[in-house]
Amino acid sequence: MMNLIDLRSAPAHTLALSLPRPELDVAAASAAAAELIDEVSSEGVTALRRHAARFDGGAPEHLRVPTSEIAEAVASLDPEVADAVRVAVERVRAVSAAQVPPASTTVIGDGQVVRQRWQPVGRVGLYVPGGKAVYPSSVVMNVVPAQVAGVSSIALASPAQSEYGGSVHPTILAVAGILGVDEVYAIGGASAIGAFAHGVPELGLAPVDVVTGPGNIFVAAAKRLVRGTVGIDSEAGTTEILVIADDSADAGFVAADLVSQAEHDEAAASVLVTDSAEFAERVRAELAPRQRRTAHADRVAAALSGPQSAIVLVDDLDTAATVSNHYAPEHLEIQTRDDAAVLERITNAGAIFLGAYSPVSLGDYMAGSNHVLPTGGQARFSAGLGAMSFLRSQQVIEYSRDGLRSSAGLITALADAEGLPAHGEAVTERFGGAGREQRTE
Ligand code: HSO
Ligand code: ZN
Repeated sequence: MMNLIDLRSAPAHTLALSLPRPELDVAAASAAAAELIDEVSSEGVTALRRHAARFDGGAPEHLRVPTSEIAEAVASLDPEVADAVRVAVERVRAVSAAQVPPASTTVIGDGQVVRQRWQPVGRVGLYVPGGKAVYPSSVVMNVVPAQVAGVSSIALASPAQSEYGGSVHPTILAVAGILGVDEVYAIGGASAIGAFAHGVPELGLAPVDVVTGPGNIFVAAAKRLVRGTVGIDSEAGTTEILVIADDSADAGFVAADLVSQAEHDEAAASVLVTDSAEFAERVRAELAPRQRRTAHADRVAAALSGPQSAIVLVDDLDTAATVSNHYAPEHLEIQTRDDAAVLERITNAGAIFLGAYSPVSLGDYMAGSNHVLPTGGQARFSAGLGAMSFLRSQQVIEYSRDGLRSSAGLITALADAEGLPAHGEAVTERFGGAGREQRTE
């Protein structure tokens, strides 16, 4: 049974803290993650084998998956799955390509030009989790934007699976193969993040520039630890869905969507925010049988009845938007009479699914959007994975002699004000060493 939170006539200032979030203590996981990363740095392959045996599906025979195994996985992939993967790749590629900003040129004045170009990072490490479920779709979501950005060296890691002799899940290997990625490691969790950040020379695993991908609390803690040594994407932790719906929505659709994301994890958050108590009851009635007959019934029941999931009653849809903005959900669905009007009021969300026919599952696999999205309220300040996660802007500055000369006085004025006269002299040196008299503006 989902908790009911009644915010009707709640004072505005209480809305910010009205929705509970699971207490994910990333800081507490940090000590354990740091130890694993240190062991990988000091012991290399020995530590990786020990960690795989302890946390994942046994010590892999090959920590780096042989390319012949990747080719076999591609050959034996179910053709229907292969077709779906190819369509997903095409769509994610199209949407990711649209994210790449054009280069720009700004002419400040005569002989005074600043260009801006977008440069891909050189090498990335992409993490694909493999705990409660395996996520071949996450291979697409990580690899495709990196390729679109122009990253030339891509390594992938995913935990060893006991059913597959301690290797990476064959569907993950197959998707990697379809995408032309042949550097795949059977390494899981914090150890994988450490291996990417610091490299494992014995394995021929060179350090990367950026690590991305979703993962559990240890992966999140490890990414925080290596940040600075490498770049990281935003934290994509336990899945969250928040649905804003009014009484025009289909209660069955909404219930199915709440259940779909609860299927990921007992700690997944499914939240409905509605201005209709009668609609809330209809959703509740739809949830009960669905929850019982779904494949992962226990997990779904735990997620829906957990403190992180709720049906929230509000006075109106404006308040629903305010509550959602404070929560900053990973996924936001809007199913109302006027979705565009609600969308106008939304500021914080990882991805927004508009209307009755845009469920989160569509975005998980096939919309073309990316499913690696900020969780835990990080949508307040960060975006989902995309081409931009692998690009840096670089400004290219080019002034002519006259362009610089006409700025010389301005530069020496500020350099003197900062007590850094050598800065000014680096300019005046170019014009015969004259100083203040060069101040032409
Ligand atoms: N909803 C998950 C992604 C996913 N769902 C992968 C199914 N497979 C986090 O956005
Ligand atoms: Zn999902």
